[in-house]
This record gives sequence, structure tokens and C-alpha cells, in this order.
Amino acid sequence: MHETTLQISGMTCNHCVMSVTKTLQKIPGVDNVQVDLSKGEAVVRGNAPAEAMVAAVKAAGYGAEVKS
Ligand SMILES: [Cu+2]
Repeated sequence: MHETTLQISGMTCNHCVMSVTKTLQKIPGVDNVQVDLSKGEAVVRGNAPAEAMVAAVKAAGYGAEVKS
């Protein structure tokens, strides 16, 4: 199982956390998503490509880059 950590910008509240979580969960190959509002991080487990995660989060209106 692969784990990808994304740095997410633009999240201000739990609604943002939910929308980023749902956005990432919709990507084929994503099994588990943990979003941390205070750290501005999303930890994604699954075999989806990181580029797809970044693109989906950006399309949802937030900033994203791959941390690890
Ligand atoms: Cu919000």
C-alpha cells in the first residue's frame, strides 16, 4: 500500500476538510484519506497517482503539492 502526503493550502474550516477529503476519496485507487486542518496536510493511502490527487484538489479550489 502506497502512502502520499500532500500539503494543502486554502483550508480554513471543517467544511474545507470535508470537501478535500471527499474530493480525494473519489479518485480511483484511493483507499483512505486523513486530512489535518491545523497542519494543512492530507495523508492518502492507495495506489492512485499523486498527480491525480494534486489535480483533483486544485480543481476543488485548494492548493496542493506533494510533500512525500
Ligand atoms: Cu472551510
